[in-house]
Amino acid sequence: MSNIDTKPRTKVRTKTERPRLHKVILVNDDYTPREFVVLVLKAEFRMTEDQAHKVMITAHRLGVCVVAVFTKDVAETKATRATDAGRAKGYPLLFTTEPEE
Ligand code: TYC
Repeated sequence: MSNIDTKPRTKVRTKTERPRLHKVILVNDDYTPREFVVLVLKAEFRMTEDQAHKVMITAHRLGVCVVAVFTKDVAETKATRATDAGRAKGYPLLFTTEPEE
């Protein structure tokens, strides 16, 4: 009875890590009108006309542009809503998400 192992099996960790943030990425395509991309960025990501235009033109020129970072849930919800807004108009507009390093 004295040989029962009572060693703790878990380590106590006093540091709480912040949840990883996730990037929302705007992907370029050849069909969605520029003005519509700007409209969606303003509506879903609360950007000004100026900010939205810069993000749109960066994706247009380079292929992709990081829109913003959020917690995983928020990033995924916003990317889905923004992609759906394009689909509702028949556009192939695409927003994706990926975890930050
Ligand atoms: N390339 C599109 C056009 O010339 C505009 C556009 C920009 C579409 C960015 C998507 O993520 C995008 N009409």
